[in-house]
Amino acid sequence: MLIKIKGSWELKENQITSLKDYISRRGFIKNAGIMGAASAASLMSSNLALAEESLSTVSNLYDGHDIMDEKTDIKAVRGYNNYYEFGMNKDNPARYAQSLVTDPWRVKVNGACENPGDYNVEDLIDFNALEDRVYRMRCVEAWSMVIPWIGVSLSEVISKLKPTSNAKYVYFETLADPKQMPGLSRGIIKWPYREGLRMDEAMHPLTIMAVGLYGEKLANQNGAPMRLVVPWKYGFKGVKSIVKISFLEKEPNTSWMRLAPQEYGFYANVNPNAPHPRWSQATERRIGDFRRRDTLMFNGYGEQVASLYSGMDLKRNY
Ligand SMILES: Nc1nc2c(c(=O)[nH]1)N[C@H]1C(S)=C(S)[C@@H](COP(=O)(O)O)O[C@H]1N2
Ligand SMILES: [Mo]
Repeated sequence: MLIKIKGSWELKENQITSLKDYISRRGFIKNAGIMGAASAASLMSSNLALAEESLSTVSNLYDGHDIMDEKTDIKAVRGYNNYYEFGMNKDNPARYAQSLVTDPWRVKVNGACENPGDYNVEDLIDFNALEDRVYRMRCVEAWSMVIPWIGVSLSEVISKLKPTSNAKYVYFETLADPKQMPGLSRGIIKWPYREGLRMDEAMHPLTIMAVGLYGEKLANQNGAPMRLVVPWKYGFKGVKSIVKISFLEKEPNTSWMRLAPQEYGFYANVNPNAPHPRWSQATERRIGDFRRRDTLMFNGYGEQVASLYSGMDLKRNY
């Protein structure tokens, strides 16, 4: 059941160099054999105001669930984003997030755990144990992508922090720095961006803390240096550029719930049978496709996660 796909896509040499370079700079690979060439050139080309129609998909792959899904074009993954701290249009994050400083990066950990404190990313993520995870991502706005992430199971991060038995939820915050994030001047959301998971959801093997995608470190617009990915939930649960992790006894009040509780719930499980008050969730537009496709319950991960919600009314607990 645990998805662990190695080498499931072709890495270009400069991408390999870029990631290895990053990992080494983060202090985990002492063997300098593969490194050398700094690969700023392979960092993303930004400013991609992409016409959706021009987006194409590349290469088939096995996604670990007996379904052949095509990975979404890397230009779309990096050019069509939701990251409201950098603006509300889909091309704003790629344009405005380039100057975000992600190294060094400190993460505050507090609440019901034995190891609270201020951590560096490399204290939390074992860069020698990164895994490839190809996941569908379904935005609540009814579009979707397939993204080859690189990261570790969130459970591995959480184990290091040793939550106590009082910890029933884990809560995350994104950086909120008006000097670096032009979107903060707009008060759509009460910043910082806040998200959370029930502890059993957080410990589920499908839930990852991502640090890269398509063989490279995360682009800033995708949530560098580390962001949450919960593939059976709507994309907004995947909080980006995390600076705070708290272990809580009570369900946290997250950003989208706070903004419109009748539209966005805490669970946010992908559910074709629970329409958003203003649109249907029955179908979705896979970026790069012409035709809409049916949205799958739990985004197609029901076999793995449905048991987390047995006995719950998922229309009420949306
Ligand atoms: N901090 C922060 N995290 C965020 C968002 C945001 O606006 N701010 N948008 C969310 C939404 S709605 C989606 S669909 C995904 C998009 O991730 P991607 O741009 O890397 O594809 O990020 C989520 N995480
Ligand atoms: Mo989203």
